[in-house]
Amino acid sequence: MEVNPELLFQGKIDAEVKIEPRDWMPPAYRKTLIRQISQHAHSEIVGMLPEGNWITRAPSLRRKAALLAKVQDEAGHGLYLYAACETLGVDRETLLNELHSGKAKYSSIFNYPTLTWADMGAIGWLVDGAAIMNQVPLCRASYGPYARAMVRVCKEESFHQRQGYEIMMTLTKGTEAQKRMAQDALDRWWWPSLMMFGPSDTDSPNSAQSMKWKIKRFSNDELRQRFVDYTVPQAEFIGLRVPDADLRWNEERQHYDFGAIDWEEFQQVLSGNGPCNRERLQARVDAHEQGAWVREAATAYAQKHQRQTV
Ligand code: FAQ
Repeated sequence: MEVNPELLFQGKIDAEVKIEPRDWMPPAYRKTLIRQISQHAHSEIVGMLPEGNWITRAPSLRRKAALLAKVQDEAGHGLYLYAACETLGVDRETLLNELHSGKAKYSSIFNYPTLTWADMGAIGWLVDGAAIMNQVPLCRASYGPYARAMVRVCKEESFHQRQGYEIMMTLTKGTEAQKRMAQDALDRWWWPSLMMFGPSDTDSPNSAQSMKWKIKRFSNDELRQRFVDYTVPQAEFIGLRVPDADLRWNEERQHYDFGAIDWEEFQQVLSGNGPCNRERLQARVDAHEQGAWVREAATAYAQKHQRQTV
């Protein structure tokens, strides 16, 4: 009797057996993974830009060293993720072309400007904080190479989150001007951070299937709620006010209720009309073109080395 491969596959998923690159998988599972992992990889490397902007302006050597290390970590995350994506049979050049031509998405959050030093604090605290909330469950994603890449990424993101929160804490203990700077950064980054989790569950076309395949373990709204519950007390602890008039603790639900997200703004950013979309994409294309000689040199070296060892 012939066994349906789709049923066998779902059976492995249900039994928490990891799917590896050479295993059979439904074409739609492969396609979903390529989409999510490549969008994730693109987010990591585009995500280097807003913070890279502040490396030369960090207020001390210690801050500069930490920020530099963080931005380099993001490049490393991009590398692990592109490598994980390549195991699905797509090459890196194709993926990068999709990013540079504007065809591929990357996280909406990186289309906002970094106006002051406090934004380095807010990004580490909120953006990396949201990233961890979303990515810790991805360490258990059903696709082995993605799950394993996430383990290391999450360890580094937690250092990033702490360095960001520590910047905010230092600013809130500083002068009045520094406190205002920290509050202003929270005011600008709060709502875009909530949007990072994606559309609400009723408008998320991919969630149901991705959860069945155990790529995603929690829905977008579940993770967003967790992030709010986790982050609001952190804001209170350092004397900052979350910019949401509807935010309040709901004793019955044991969660914070929060105000409506501006989904129109989210859609605008996704369709290329955010405050920095064009600038970010141009910076990526320029960096890629200026790095062509490095790729050529590395390829030539690899070929020479291969000839010598044959
Ligand atoms: N921005 O049906 P869903 C970081 C797209 S962390 C842009 O809900 P899904 C670390 C979505 O892709 C940031 N697009 O989709 C860092 C889909 O597109 P489609 C990156 C978004 O996939 C920190 C469509 O909308 N993290 O980089 C966004 O089930 C600091 C419909 O949505 C990840 O990528 C958005 N915010 O759930 C770096 C984590 N939200 O179908 C530097 C992995 C949704 O048109 C500095 N990804 N879309 O192709 C995921 O967990 C999921 O892909 C979600 C979306 C949760 C983002």
